[in-house]
Amino acid sequence: MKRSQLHGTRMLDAEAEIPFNRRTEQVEESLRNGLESAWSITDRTIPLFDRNPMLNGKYSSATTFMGVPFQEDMRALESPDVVFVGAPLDAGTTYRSGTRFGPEGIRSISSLYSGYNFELGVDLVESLEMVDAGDITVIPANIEKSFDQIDKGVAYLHEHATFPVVLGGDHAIGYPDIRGLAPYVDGNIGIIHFDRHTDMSELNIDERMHGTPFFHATNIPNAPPVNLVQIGIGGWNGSRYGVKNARERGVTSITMTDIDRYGLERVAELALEIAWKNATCVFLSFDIDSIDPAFAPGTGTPEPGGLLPREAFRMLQIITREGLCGMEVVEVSPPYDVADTTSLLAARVICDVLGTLVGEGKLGRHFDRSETQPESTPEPDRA
Ligand SMILES: [Mn+2]
Repeated sequence: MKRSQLHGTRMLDAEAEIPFNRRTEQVEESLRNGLESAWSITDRTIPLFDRNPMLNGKYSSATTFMGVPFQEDMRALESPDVVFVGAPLDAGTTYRSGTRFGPEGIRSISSLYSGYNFELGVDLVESLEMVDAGDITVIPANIEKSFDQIDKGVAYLHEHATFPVVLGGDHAIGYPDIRGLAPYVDGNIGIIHFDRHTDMSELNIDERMHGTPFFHATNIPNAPPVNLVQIGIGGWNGSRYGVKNARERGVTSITMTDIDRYGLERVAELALEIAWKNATCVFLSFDIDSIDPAFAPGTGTPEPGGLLPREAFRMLQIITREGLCGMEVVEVSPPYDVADTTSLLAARVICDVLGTLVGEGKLGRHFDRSETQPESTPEPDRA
């Protein structure tokens, strides 16, 4: 028997006879609709926003967040109030991975929501123009290239003066999410960060992984660490190095003990005050592991003793009250989820934030970059 007699050999040759026309057209069209990737991406056929079915691009209006229209052609993006965008990265996870499926999990369960909320008296569909941009094409094996992609994708949304809702992805995306925002803010950015972990290490295992985003974000000149407030910190799996950096840089870390001692309202009011001090806008970074793993098991580094969902919702209402210039929900890992509860919580966090912004008349896209904040935050209403 000879090599030439093998079925495999015939099929190697057969492939050459199959045309590649439609595939080539798909790639070209995905590049037109999805725009050019960041400079560091060597393969220039990879689009910035994933529209290529040979990569992952698979979204349509049937699978968008809450069924909002799919913005296939990113060249045609106008200035909707809100753009949902996925950053399906899990290269930054140090323990359990799976967050690359986060955007898909959140979008899928979000179909449960209609956009109307009785308690808030808000209908998002009536109040907001919303589109889903699908996912940014991340490079699964290269975290720095993924940062360049996410930075460029998020910057494109800010350029269009819209409010981005970034569906993570592990928490490493916090850095490029803020790096993409920073050039569009004339003034300082405050950051309100819900998490059980400080995420302030310079490196994890020699790379800028998911325990590092706020070390690097607070190196950005207009994202000073004194405007970073962390809520929900505690437990046994945080990094000591991160704590050291948080202390040295003057970051405000609010523990679960603080929340128990002072109450949700006072702690959230303090967070609002610190984040907004001399800042032009505030970015919300919500790590789903800030909620207790009994409710949010689908995450990479679960830490018992976290927030109850109702506690998180109440604090979000307060910290969102003065407006935001963007948000991310990170660390949802559907392979570890049970009955989609973690994805559902992520969708709920997003809708609650949008609902509060609408209720308060403070959508991110309305922030005026030349406008400065009032000298002092009004006294909280204790009534
Ligand atoms: Mn965390």
